[in-house]
Amino acid sequence: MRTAFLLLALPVIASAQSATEANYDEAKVGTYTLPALLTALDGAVIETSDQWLAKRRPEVLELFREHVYGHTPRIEGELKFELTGTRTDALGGIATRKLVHITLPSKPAWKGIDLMLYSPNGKGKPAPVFVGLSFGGNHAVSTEPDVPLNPRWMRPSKTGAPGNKATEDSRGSEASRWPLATIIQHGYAVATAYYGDIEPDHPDGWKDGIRAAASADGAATQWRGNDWGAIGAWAWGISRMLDYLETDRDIDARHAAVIGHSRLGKTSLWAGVQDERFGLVISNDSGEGGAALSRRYFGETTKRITTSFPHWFCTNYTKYADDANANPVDQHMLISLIAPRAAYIASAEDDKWADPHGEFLSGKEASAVWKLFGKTGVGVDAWPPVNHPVGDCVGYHIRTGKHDVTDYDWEQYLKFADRHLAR
Ligand code: GTR
Repeated sequence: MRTAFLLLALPVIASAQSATEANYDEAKVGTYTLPALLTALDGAVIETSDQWLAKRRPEVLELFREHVYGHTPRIEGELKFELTGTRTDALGGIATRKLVHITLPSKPAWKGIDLMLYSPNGKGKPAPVFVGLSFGGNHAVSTEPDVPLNPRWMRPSKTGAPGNKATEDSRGSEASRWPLATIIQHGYAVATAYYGDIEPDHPDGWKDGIRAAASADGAATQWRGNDWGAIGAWAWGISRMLDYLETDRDIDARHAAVIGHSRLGKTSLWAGVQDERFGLVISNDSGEGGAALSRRYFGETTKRITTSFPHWFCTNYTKYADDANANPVDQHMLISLIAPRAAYIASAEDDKWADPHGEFLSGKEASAVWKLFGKTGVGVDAWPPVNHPVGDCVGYHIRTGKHDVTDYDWEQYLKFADRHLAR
């Protein structure tokens, strides 16, 4: 069975999904057929959770490795964790803040991750934790003046980072996306790090990140079509953060959520799909190559994303730039790989580039896999109105406003985490 969507009677523009220009008209989305989620490559129909786990999930995961994000290599060597700073009176006394330098001594070319952890004081038990990367570094997430400025390469568009270097002007520039005190008061810890610690976000960034450091040919590596890209590297880094958290007695690492916004929402999905230690996977406005269906011609297209950001995905993914319909997977299948754990997909009304409707449809289509486990996914058929969160094991909302992470988003994530991580 293939799921067909017939959205209009107009003639379909041939391979509209290949356009570099974005469509914002629902009437021009066109027709598309999603790859069947519950039919295995050999044609077998998947009817039980056991069949899903034994047969279909591994093959879908492999398809994403082969065609979208690349294979994450097994990197030999033990991680080293160095505590570089502790404050027990952080955030006015409600939290303990630790800074931990994570390195891989077997790969000295990689400079490592500076993880920043805030955990609630006075709870008397290890805290469940939200784990996620930031665009601007720990000093941008926190407003606390003693958090060191990240010394690495920053994107030119970053606030307070002229000449690709962070300055004091960037302190707290991302704080509105990380309401640390609210999260702490809710009983959760927050672990974060700068994504550029793992790999700088530009086409040659891999040469200064873990991908070159872990490759035998270093910065001279010729990547094969299914080798990992930057999203794969960032996702790998998130798992290494969780490796540290498993050793920290303040943290209940068996109750961990991974969260990310936009390109880092694509990353949180890929991290959470591969690393089943995450009980909750949150995608905030992740759009194309994240939660949004690629076959829908709306907002950013595969062509556009692989042209603007060739380093994010494996190079095989560019094969689908001119025809998203030829891709053996679509993004509902990525969401389905989170089952039976909890997933949350958030959209924003003014973030049309990310195709909010396509993000919802992914969650809705993926819900068939939760059903195999006797669970309910989004639990609704119709795209909900703005500011009306829905969902059981797959949470979804579209809120008013732009492409961002807001207090409203966090309010929903905390409620959802209370239901799913605490269980
Ligand atoms: C955009 C990109 C999106 C999204 C966003 C972001 O330019 O087209 O896919 O990832 O960047 O990460 O801010």
